Amino acid sequence: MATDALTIWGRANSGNVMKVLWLCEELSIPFSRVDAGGTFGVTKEARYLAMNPNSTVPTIEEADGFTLWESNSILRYLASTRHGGAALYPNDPRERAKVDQWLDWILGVLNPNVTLLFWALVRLPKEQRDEKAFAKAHAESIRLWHIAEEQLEGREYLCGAFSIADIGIGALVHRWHNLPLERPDLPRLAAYYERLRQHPGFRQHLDVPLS
Ligand SMILES: N[C@@H](CCC(=O)N[C@@H](CS)C(=O)NCC(=O)O)C(=O)O
Repeated sequence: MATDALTIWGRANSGNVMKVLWLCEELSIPFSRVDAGGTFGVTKEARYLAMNPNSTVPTIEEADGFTLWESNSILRYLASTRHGGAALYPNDPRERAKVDQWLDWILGVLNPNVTLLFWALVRLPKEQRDEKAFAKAHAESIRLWHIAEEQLEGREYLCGAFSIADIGIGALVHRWHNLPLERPDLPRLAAYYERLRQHPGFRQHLDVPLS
């Protein structure tokens, strides 16, 4: 069992786990990670379900027994409780609201489309691909990445300064640029991807072959 103050439950190739790992590197938060989900199982065990009834990863567990699921809620919580977090999740209500806006858009709007493409091209056998759903998700992803491209005009990061919104979108940016897909030329998004790749936490946890 984990000995560090913070335990992260979840397999390292989950995009939603990756973002939590990246934030921990960014804020130098000590943690232990326990493999769970996918082929590791664990998430249907009673102990895990008591922490996270969704049977999904990630879940975090503090030394005092506090637990939390939903990856973006975990980003907000860690940035709010750990030293240095305010730089990535501003206290000013309007600045914070913009970060929240992008985090919600990433998880609720962008993620379902890019994840459908990722599963179809990386995780599922070709014969299981729903071509109609695939084409729709591809077209929708292109529309959504154009929104990110517009947002990046004159900004190095989604909200200007580097924030947990960038940590939330990082795995999707990486997948989008590495999936065998037709992609429109989006130069600001491509430059943004290279900028994210300069972060040690991104290099360590996200910049890996798709699996
Ligand atoms: N909205 C949730 C989604 C959690 C989720 O669906 N996680 C996936 C991995 S990215 C999962 O647990 N899949 C089942 C598994 O790995 O066993 C979050 O952001 O944490």
